[in-house]
Amino acid sequence: MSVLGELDVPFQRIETTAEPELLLRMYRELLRIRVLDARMVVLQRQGRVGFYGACTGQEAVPIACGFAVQQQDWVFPALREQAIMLVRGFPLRSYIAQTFGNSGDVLKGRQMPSHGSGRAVHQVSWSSVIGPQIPQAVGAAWAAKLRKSNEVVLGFMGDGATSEPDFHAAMTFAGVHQTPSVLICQNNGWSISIPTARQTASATIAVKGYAYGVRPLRVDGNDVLAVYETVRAAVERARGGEGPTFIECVTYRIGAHSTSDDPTRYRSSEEVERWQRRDPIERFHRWLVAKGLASDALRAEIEAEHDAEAIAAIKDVEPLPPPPRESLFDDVYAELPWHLREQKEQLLAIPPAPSHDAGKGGH
Ligand SMILES: Cc1ncc(C[n+]2csc(CCOP(=O)(O)OP(=O)(O)O)c2C)c(N)n1
Repeated sequence: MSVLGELDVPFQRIETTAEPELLLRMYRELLRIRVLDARMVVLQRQGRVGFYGACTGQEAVPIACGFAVQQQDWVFPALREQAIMLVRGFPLRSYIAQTFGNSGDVLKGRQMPSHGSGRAVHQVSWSSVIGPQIPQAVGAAWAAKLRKSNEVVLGFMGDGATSEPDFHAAMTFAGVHQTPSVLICQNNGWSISIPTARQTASATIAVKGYAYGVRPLRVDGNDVLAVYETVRAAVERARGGEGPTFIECVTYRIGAHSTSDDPTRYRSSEEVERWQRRDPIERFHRWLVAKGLASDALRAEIEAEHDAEAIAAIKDVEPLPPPPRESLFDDVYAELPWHLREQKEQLLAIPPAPSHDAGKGGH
C-alpha cells in the first residue's frame, strides 16, 4: 500500500443525535445567512456599502460550527465565518452596521466592511491577510491551557491559507503543545482564481495533519449535520485535554470570492452547476422534508421572515451617522499620551466635514 493509502483521510460517516428543535434552529440559520448575504450583495451593487464577502454555498460550515461550540469558546475566523456570530446571538443590526462602518458598529467603523467581530460572542477580529489567525488561534488555545480554563478555540482557514507559513507554524505549535484547538479548513476549491490543485500537491488537505501530530478529519462540508457532529466531538475532545484536531470541510464557493471578484473569468458554469446540485441548504431541506420536519411552505415562510427582518434592519441602520471623530483616539491606550491628547484637541477644533452631518455612513 502506498504511504498515501495508509494515511488517507476518508470522509466521516455520521449519524446525528440532534433533536428536531436543534435541527430546525440550524435550518432557520442556514436560510437566514443565505437571504442576508443576497441582500448585502445587492447593497454593495447599489453602491450603498463598499464591500461584502458572502459565504453562499458554504453556509453549512459556519452554521454547524456556531451550534457546535459553547459560550466560553472562542472563534478566530477566516473569510467566511461571520455567520457564526449571528448563531451565537450577535444582533443583526450590529452585523449590518459593521458593513456600513457607521456608529451602529461595535468596531467603530475601523475594520474593512464585512470583517465583523464581537467580544460578546467571543469572535475575534480577522485580517484580510491570509493566515495570521491560525497561529493566533493556537496561541489563544495555549493560553487557555496554561490558565487551566475550559475554553476551546476554533481557528478557521481556506484551502489557500494552508500554503502559508502561518499554517505550518500554527500546526507545529498545536501538535507540540497539544493545545485545545480545533483548526478548520473550508476547502472550497478555489483561492480566488487559483484552484486547490495548484495550491497544494497534497492528495487532501486533511492529510497534512498527520505530519504535525494533529489528528486529521475530513468531512463533507455541504452536510450541515456531518460538520456539526464532527466539530462538536472535536471541541469536546479538546476540552477534555485530548488535544487538537484539524478538520478539512470539503465544500464549494457558489458565489464570487467577494464583491470585488468576477468568477466567470476563471471557472466554468458547468462546475458551478455541479456543485449547485450539492447545495447544503437544498440537501438539508430535502432531508428535513423527508423526515416530516419541513416543507416548501415552511421554507418560504421562514425566508420571507428573514428577508423582512433584513430589510427592516438595513432601514434602521443605514441612516446612522458615522462614529464620532474623537472615537479615533479610543481603545488603544488606557491613558492617552500627551501627543495624542494634543492631536485630539486639534481635531476637535476643526469643524466636522459636511459628510459628518449628512447622517450617512459613507463608502
Ligand atoms: C498573505 C496574502 N496573500 C494574498 C492575499 C490576497 N487574497 C485575499 S483572499 C485570497 C484567497 C484566499 O483563499 P482561501 O484561503 O482558500 O480562502 P477562500 O477565499 O477560498 O475562502 C487571496 C490570495 C492576501 N489577502 N493575503
